[in-house]
Amino acid sequence: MPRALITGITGQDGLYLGEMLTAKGYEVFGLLRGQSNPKVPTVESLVPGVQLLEGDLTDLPSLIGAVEIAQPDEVYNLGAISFVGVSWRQAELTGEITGMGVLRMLEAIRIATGNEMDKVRFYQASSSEMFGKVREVPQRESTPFHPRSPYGVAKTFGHYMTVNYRESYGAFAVSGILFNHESPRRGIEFVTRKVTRGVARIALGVQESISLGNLESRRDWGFAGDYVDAMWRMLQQDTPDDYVVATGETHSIRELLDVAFARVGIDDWSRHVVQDPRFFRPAEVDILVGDPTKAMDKLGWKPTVGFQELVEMMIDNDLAIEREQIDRAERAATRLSRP
Ligand code: NAP
Ligand code: F7E
Repeated sequence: MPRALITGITGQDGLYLGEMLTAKGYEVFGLLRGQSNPKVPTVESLVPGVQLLEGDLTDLPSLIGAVEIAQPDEVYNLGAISFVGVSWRQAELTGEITGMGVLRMLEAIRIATGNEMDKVRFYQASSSEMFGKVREVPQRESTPFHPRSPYGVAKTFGHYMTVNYRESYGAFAVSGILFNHESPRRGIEFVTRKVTRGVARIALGVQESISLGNLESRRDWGFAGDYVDAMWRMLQQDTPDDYVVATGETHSIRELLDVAFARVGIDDWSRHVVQDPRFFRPAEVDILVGDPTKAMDKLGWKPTVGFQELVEMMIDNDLAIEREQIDRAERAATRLSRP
């Protein structure tokens, strides 16, 4: 039974990856931070049999301990402050967790394996945010980096540290340069989920409008369930390498709004969207679109969910959640109104 240790198991990708590895027969260990993490029931229900180990990417001894207990064949380093917007306001913390956390995880493996780093295969969650102010379109593995946020800079540090451990210690360490990927499990701070949740609430009469920032930026959005499969495939290769994972399509925030509102029968969304300076970024990444040819050719990977299907899946999920909340509130009101 192969053994995997996942940092960031409580996040969107960690949950999909944990689910997928469990289905493949892996023994799954997850790093859990905080003294009372509210996401434990979610992780335990989606990843049955998961073994949660206390630890934090800012705390090297806890990472060494996790590797010693889990004795993993594969480590997936997904833990990070992953919200670009917050990374300007908490730049130092982002550097510590999203950047230095990668180095600590690599060191934990090196120390726990007594310098035999090739005993453990390591996946680093690199990001298309490293391309930032893009030097070419589409972006591929050879495209130079020009990060535009503290998050992008921290990811670039983690990326090169992963390459360095591969070259210095012979580690089987790979970086997946993943473009935006979304799902019904996406955090509500990210634009896709903010829009799908907002649209669902508008359709049900709970909310009037959505406040957003820049509507012109373009992203290459795929489905998170597809992207964790690419992570796993990278660790099953004969040699470690880095791969771009993307759909090859790009859409603006406006197009996201078109598809999302159309799903609930609203064609003109202009009166439901307010632009708010608070949601603009100090430096924007205007366009991202990846070239996934290498991942397709070498990993046999391909995306299975298109942009419209993805947005509609998220809208339908948010409609169900919001309806459930309305029903619950109505049931509570009925109970209270009884004499
Ligand atoms: P996410 O939902 O924001 O999950 C982030 C995870 O990191 C959570 O489990 C969080 O734990 C954990 N974490 C935060 N601080 C930590 C710390 N100090 N020590 C240990 N764990 C910590 O992110 P995601 O969308 O699943 O993304 C997974 C990874 O891929 C991240 O590294 C992200 O930067 C990267 N990435 C994501 C995308 C994308 O589009 N989704 C694209 C490229 C790269 P808590 O639940 O306890 O907060
Ligand atoms: O922003 C614009 C915003 O926060 C997308 C992370 O998973 O993918 C993600 O980073 C775009 C930007 O994702 C709002 O300015 C407009 O242009 O959903 P996002 P992101 O910054 O692309 C990469 C690949 C990662 O690695 C990250 O971890 O949408 N936008 N108005 C807005 N964005 C947000 N969040 N909120 C708004 O109101």
